[in-house]
Amino acid sequence: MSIDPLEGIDAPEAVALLEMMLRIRRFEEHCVELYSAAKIRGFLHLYVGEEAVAAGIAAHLRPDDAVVATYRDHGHAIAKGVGMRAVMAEMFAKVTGCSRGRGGSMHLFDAATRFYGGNAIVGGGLPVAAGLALAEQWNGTDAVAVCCFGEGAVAEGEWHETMNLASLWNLPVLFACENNLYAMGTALARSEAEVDLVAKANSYGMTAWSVDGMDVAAVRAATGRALTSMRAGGGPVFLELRTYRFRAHSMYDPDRYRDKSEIESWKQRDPITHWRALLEERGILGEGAFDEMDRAVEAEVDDAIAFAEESELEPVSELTRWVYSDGSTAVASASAAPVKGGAL
Ligand SMILES: Cc1ncc(C[n+]2csc(CCOP(=O)(O)OP(=O)(O)O)c2C)c(N)n1
Repeated sequence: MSIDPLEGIDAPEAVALLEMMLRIRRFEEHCVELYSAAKIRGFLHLYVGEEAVAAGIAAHLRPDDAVVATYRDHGHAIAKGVGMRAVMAEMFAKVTGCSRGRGGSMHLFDAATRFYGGNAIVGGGLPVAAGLALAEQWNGTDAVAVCCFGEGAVAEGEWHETMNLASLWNLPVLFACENNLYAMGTALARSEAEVDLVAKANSYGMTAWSVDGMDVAAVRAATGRALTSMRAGGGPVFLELRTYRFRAHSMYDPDRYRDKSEIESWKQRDPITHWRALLEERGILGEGAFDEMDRAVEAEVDDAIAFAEESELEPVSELTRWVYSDGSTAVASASAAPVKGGAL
C-alpha cells in the first residue's frame, strides 16, 4: 500500500514547503553570481539539490528548538528563520550580518532564532548539539536540538563520542545525517569499513532509520515521528537522509570524482521540481502560481542583496572587539587604545 505524500499536510503547508525550498535555491543561485563577482569571498559550499532536508526538518521545529549545522549552512539558517538580509550581509562580511560579518558563509549564527552555527570543522557541531540538548533536559523543557551534518562526519571521533553520550544520557537530540554520497571527493565506502549508517547508529543503542532526502514529505514525516518521540523523553534519534548535492563540494572543487551521468540522474529527482509537479497535479498550485511565488522569492533575494551592498564593513578599530565575551578586556590586552567594550 503506497502512502499519499500529502497525508497530514494541508494546502498552505504544502505551499510553504515549496516556498522554503525555493527560497534556499534562489538565495544560493544568486550567491554563485556574487561569488564570481568577488562580492562574496572565502569558501562557499552550496546546498543546491539538498533543500528538501532543511525544509522538511524545519516544518516540525518550534522557535525554542535549537539547530546546529555545518559549513553547508545557508539552507538551515534560512529554514530556521534567520532573515535573508542578515544571512546575505554575513556572506558579504558586513557588520549587519548575523555574525557581524565575522563568520561568513561557513559561520552563520543567530542566537535569537536558536541557530547555533555554521561550523567549519567536520563533526564540530555534534557535541554542541548534544550540549544544547543536555541543557533542555536539565531545564525540564520539551525543546530539542537538531544537528545536521554530512556522512563524512561519521569517521570523526566526535561523532562516536557524541552518539554514545547522547544515547547514554537519553538526550533530546536529532542526528540528521545528510548522506550526499561524497565527503569532498571521497565516497563513503572508501573511508568506512561499515557503510550502513543506520547499523552504526543502532550500535549505540539509538533509534535510527533511512529516509529519502529528496522527498520533502518523507523528511517532514520522519522528523515529525522522531521529534514526537524525543519531546516525550524517548531519547535521541538518528536519521540518514539520502540526498545529493547537484554542485561541487565548494566553489574550489573541480568535481572530477563523479560521473556527469550520475549528477544528471540525481537532477531528475530535483526536490523542487517534484514537489511543484505534485502540487500542480493536485490543484493546490493553480496556473501561474509557481511563477508568482518565484517572482516574490526573487524580490526577497534582491532585497537581501541590496541590504548587504548598502551595509558597512566593520571598522578596523573594532577588530578585536567581540572576539572574547568581554570586548573591552580583549581590546585592552591587544592595544593601549581605549575602545568601548561590550558583552556578546
Ligand atoms: C575535522 C576536519 N577534517 C577535515 C576537514 C576538511 N573537510 C572539509 S569538508 C570535508 C568533507 C565533509 O563531507 P561530509 O561530512 O559528507 O559533508 P558534505 O560536505 O558532503 O556536506 C572535509 C574532509 C575539516 N573541515 N574538518
